[in-house]
Amino acid sequence: MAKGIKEAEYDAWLIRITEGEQFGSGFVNANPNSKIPAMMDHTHTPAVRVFESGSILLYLAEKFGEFLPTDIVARTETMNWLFWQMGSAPFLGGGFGHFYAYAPEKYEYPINRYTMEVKRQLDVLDRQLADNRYIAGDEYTIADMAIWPWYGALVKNKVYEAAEFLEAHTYKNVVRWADEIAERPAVKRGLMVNRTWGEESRQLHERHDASDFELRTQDKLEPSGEK
Ligand SMILES: N[C@@H](CCC(=O)N[C@@H](CS)C(=O)NCC(=O)O)C(=O)O
Repeated sequence: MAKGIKEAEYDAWLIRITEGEQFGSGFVNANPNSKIPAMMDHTHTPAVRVFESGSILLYLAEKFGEFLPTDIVARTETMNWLFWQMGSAPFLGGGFGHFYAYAPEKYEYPINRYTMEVKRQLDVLDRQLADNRYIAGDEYTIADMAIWPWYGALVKNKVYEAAEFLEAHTYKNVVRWADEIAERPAVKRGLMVNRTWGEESRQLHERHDASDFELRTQDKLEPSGEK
């Protein structure tokens, strides 16, 4: 939408995974794997369902011709890193995050194992970003969009409070890249969508119109309004 593409207007519905809403029959029609995010494209009849964040990013990039280079070399490098994220992030979230932050006890072996793996992944990203402004080269692509919300958040201490433990500051190219992307206006707006925690002025529980960013954040709704 920051690109001014009218056809990219969308409705974002909130699925509260802590309350099990991903297992409801309506959501399972969109994603049989019961994980967020999932999308329905109603411009097709019948509507097209799209699940897995990588598939959603690729679908939108191809539909609107944005954020995915057309040149075979640059496109392949973008896809390399998009698939890298899909294979790597589960070790970060399901592995490291689970045992470092959420498991009921601090088990030394899995914490060590996943810490080693996440530090290795951060080093891979750091070396890639030493020679490249963005993950796949000079252009901001769907690979950055996939990787930043997890690895950018990790080094900026926005998930798991693990930045110091992981010595995140030593991955200085990752930090530089994370900071640059955080300044993008569309990224700032995107972070508000379906957010139910933190500052109320940054929470837009549901998004149905571009004006919602100005008019319907939690601080602007009546207390009796949307919860
Ligand atoms: N590979 C999936 C991962 C999706 C995923 O793990 N989503 C989590 C939230 S980050 C979820 O929906 N968890 C709910 C559950 O496991 O019940 C993707 O990239 O879309």
